Amino acid sequence: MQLSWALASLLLPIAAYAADFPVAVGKDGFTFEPSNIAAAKGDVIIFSFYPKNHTVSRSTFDKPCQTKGDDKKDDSSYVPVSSASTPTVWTWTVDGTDPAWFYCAQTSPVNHCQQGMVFAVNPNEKNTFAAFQAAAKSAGTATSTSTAPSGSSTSNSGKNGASSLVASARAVLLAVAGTAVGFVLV
Ligand SMILES: *[C@@H]1O[C@H](CO)[C@@H](O)[C@H](O)[C@H]1NC(C)=O
Ligand SMILES: [Cu+2]
Repeated sequence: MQLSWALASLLLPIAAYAADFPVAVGKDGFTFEPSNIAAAKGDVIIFSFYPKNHTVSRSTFDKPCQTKGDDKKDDSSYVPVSSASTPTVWTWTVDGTDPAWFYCAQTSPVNHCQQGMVFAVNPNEKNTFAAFQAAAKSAGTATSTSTAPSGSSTSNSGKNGASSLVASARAVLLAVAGTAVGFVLV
């Protein structure tokens, strides 16, 4: 008892600050639960894989459904699991303070990432989990062909055109209202 206490004290500088975060992978459809966490460098994320066959793969905020691809330890690769009562565990240690973005790379028979199966460590106000997941869900149209970006930018400018029309209509209304108020005040 005393020995283990002494050992614990020795390890305290490490142990006191490293936390474990359990995350369920595919337990309830195309999900990570929880879908995002706030963690410190050195914390350990314990992924439990449920049926049938998922991955935890690191990506980037800008390309949620594409592997970051530069480090094997950032990718569980495919983890086939046959029974929910015996999930398979894979761990990832938080390697920095910047946000880290992950997705499930399974595309058969459907693309899990595009179903919203993404996970984030330390998302922030600029790069939110919601924005990351929304980008994942629309990733199919953005990355499927080289012509997609120009197509989507066309529809964006169309949207912008429409909203600036609405904005100028509003401005006119406000100006009219302003004049009316000014008139009443004078
Ligand atoms: C898991 O998924 C991968 C990719 O779709 C596939 O190649 C592999 O055969 C699957 N494993 C099992 C056991 O189904
Ligand atoms: Cu999956």
